[in-house]
Amino acid sequence: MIKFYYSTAPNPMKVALCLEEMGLAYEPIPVDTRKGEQHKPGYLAINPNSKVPSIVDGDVTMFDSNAIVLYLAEKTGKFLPKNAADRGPMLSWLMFVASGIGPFTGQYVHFKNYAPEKIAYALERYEFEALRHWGIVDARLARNKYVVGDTYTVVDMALWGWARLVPNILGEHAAKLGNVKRLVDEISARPAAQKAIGLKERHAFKTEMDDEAKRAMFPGNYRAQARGADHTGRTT
Ligand SMILES: N[C@@H](CCC(=O)N[C@@H](CS)C(=O)NCC(=O)O)C(=O)O
Repeated sequence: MIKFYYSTAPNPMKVALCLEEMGLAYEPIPVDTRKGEQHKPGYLAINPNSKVPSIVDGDVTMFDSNAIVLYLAEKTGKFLPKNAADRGPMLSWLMFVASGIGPFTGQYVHFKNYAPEKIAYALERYEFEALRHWGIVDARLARNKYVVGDTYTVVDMALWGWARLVPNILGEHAAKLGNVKRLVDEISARPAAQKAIGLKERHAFKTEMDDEAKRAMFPGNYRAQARGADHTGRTT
């Protein structure tokens, strides 16, 4: 039984989808990041990056969602590309999701919704980069049914974690991403996705983004404060 440390945020949800799609037995263990549970010593021993998701599969302990989805695909032999020639592109697109889609979308959400002050430069940069990354995926999906080609792979699952939130995150810009929407609608209708989405009924996570949550999730802001600087790092 795989132990799955999770919340309902985008990165854990892609792993939830994989576990469900692959029919793997797993125990979902909530880590409430708004309560700071990601920083508890017991959890840090599993994920030194103090984020979700993580898994413990027997003697294998793993963190970082995209590494986990690839591990699960290789463990089961499922949802990998059918053609050997597609392995390279699969790795490229998976890393593109890991290093581009996730971080730029995440930073855009941060500067738009959570930064203590609206910084025009940061908003411009991350909106531009988030849209640029999603535009690349949308163009890819205009040519291919799925991200790697004509078969549903773990790359689509990794993308789904973030893609299902595109309308909330990108607002009116989401209308330009019709191919992303087509893929999300298809995946979200799958029984495995419905089960992954249903995980939120199993455990109650804190919803308030109060001071406790901000201290847990944005500790850098408080480090500056502690040394007498403002949140930009400037001392006056
Ligand atoms: N690269 C990591 C990023 C994980 C990550 O940022 N997880 C978020 C949820 S989507 C989290 O744990 N946030 C809580 C925090 O930052 O304290 C991965 O893909 O697993």
